[in-house]
Amino acid sequence: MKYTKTIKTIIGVICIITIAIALLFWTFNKNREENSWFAVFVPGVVANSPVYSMLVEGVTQAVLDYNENNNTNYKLEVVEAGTNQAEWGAKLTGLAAMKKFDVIFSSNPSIPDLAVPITEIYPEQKFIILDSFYEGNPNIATVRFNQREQAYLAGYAAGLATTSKDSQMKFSNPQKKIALISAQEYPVMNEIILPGFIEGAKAVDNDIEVIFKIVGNWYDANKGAEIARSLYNEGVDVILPICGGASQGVIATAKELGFYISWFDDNGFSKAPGYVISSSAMEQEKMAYEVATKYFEGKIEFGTATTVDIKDGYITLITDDANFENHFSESYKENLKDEYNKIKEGVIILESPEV
Ligand code: RBF
Repeated sequence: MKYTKTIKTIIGVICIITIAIALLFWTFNKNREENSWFAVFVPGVVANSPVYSMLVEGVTQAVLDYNENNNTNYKLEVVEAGTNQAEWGAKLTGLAAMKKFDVIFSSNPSIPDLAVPITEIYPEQKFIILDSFYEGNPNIATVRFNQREQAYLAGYAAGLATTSKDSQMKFSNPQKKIALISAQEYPVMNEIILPGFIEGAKAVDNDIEVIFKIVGNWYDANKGAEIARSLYNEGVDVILPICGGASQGVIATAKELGFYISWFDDNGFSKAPGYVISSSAMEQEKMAYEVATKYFEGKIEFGTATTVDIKDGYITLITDDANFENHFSESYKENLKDEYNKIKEGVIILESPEV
């Protein structure tokens, strides 16, 4: 009798403790949920900038999935800073000053320099910045892609196309001239992407001439078209456009005049089937999803800079698209895939330089 009573008391106490813990946990979580806001700061506009649309999509999906799986209610705000770069610093400071966002996600190599002074004024503000490299600030984590590999592949594809004598490569002319049109000059462009593009082209044929042109902004499609037209008139038959909205003008001109496009950052084959010869991509969406999820799980190591590459699966050459498979010569496709595999397997090593 006495024994049963004791057991009942113990069960009762356990029940009360369990309920109390559950209540405490619920209140704590509720608090966390209501206060947890995240921001994606887009330095430019999302439209026509693959790096930015991938950033927004990756973080958005991570928030949706995490909320669904963990019964949380994290909220996300996407802020487009616009094309006037002189305003970015003030806009980013404004976001931090709101003290609303646990972490601000962003992307491009110029953002760490804007974020560092902000962390001194707002030491609570955390930043996760993709497509950039910065170490040693306890509030900032960065991830950089090996863009020497990415640009090398874009250059190799362009090199194969410009030197091709195959009748199936119908826009290839006898001259060995290719071009890169960039929106602006910046250290990663000048010291990694352009040299990587040249390196890839020269690996096909050392006599290939590479022309470099600047648009002056990330949006002017007319200017992009004008530059592309003059390059075509000079004998260029392959162009790599890295110029946001201005790339639309380059693509339209390729279709009008008949030259090839070597595409960068995401899968661009559908933009101009038969004209886009390659898509050398960075898996920014996957990375954005992963870093956001890691942040929610408390697993981001702030103060660190990570570099990812082909071997890690974050730089990919897209070869399973029908618009790649159906439009170009077998020798072109096989040569390009072979080169990609050589980098993957470590036969060709292309380390990313420090910038
Ligand atoms: N890439 C874009 O696609 N759109 C942009 O608006 C854009 N703005 C940039 C602004 C600055 C100051 C810098 C340094 C880079 C910018 N990029 C932009 C380039 C992007 O970070 C990346 O280098 C290229 O997309 C090639 O992967």
